[in-house]
Amino acid sequence: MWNFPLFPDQASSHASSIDALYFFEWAVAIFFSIVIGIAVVVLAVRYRSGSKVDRTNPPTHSQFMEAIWIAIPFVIGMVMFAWGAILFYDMYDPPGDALEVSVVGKQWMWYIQHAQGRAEINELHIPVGQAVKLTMTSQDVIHSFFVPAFRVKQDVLPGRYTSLWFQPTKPGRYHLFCAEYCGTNHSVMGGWVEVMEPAAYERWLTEGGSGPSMAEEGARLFLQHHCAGCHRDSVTVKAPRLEGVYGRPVPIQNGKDVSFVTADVAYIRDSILRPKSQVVAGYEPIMPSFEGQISETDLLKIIAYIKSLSGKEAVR
Ligand code: HEC
Ligand SMILES: [Cu+2]
Repeated sequence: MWNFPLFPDQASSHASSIDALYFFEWAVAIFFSIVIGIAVVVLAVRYRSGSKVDRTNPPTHSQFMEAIWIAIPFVIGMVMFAWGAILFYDMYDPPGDALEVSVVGKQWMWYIQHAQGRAEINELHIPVGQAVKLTMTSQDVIHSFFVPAFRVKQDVLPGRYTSLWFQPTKPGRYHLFCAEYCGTNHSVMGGWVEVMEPAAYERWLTEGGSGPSMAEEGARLFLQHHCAGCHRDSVTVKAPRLEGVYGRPVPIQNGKDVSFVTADVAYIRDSILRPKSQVVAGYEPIMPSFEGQISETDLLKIIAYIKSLSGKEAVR
């Protein structure tokens, strides 16, 4: 039989609302293409050379017509804008209870690690019905995380975190792609998202023994890189304690002024790689930069550890 799917599955909570907007825009484009196409043909036939029609060229100005063809496209344009903006905000506003998963893109694979510790390559296992938030970065060039069935795509950039969230609605296996040309093997940089029943997911997480969680591995790295030497144990060095810092506004020395930034993952990342760029008010800029010394995957673990110190991260 015919198997010629023009459209991917609708497998996330974003999918149907994005498709609705897409089809609306499509319908508008088709409607006006048809109207204009018909007008072109009719006028071309009617005014073809030699045909007997009125060619006196009377005055054609009509303010009413002008107002109409300004107003209608304006309204349609604003509907698309508002509709799109609402969806956009929704797509970039993950729910607070989202399951956190770390993603590192590299030529040419996706390295994925769950907060509980289990890591996988080119596969992402997630439970159905649960919102999932990805924190993503790249170890080399720009990649892009694209799951057509979820209607989500987000660039993955070296040197910073981007994020993406979705809530899968149907168990199954869905294609995952890299959607940004990233070198020779770009076309094979992909894999599968496996949406499982929650119980099956729980089993999958602990398969092959329960190793350390990301936060636990981060705690080990925190000692290994001598962060603890200043941030926990020191009596000679004055460094801020990191308990509770995640998600809180931090006072930053800004010349003579103090400004506040929220300690999110991007801030913590910068604090570790470029400590001099944002110095916490009341402290000396003595923290060394760890740029180039900690891999992206280890950095995500250290950040998971610092988050866990705030008791915000659900480390199960
Ligand atoms: C030599 C001592 C020293 C070492 C080693 C050190 N830090 Fe720091 N760190 C500081 C000081 C001092 C500050 C506050 C001044 C600033 O922001 O640079 C700071 C700030 C921070 C902040 C921002 C804290 C806040 O309250 O906003 C984070 C996060 C951080 N460090 C993480 C780390 C991590 C992770 C490591 C290990 C990879 C590390 N530090 C190693 C001294 C140190
Ligand atoms: Cu890629």
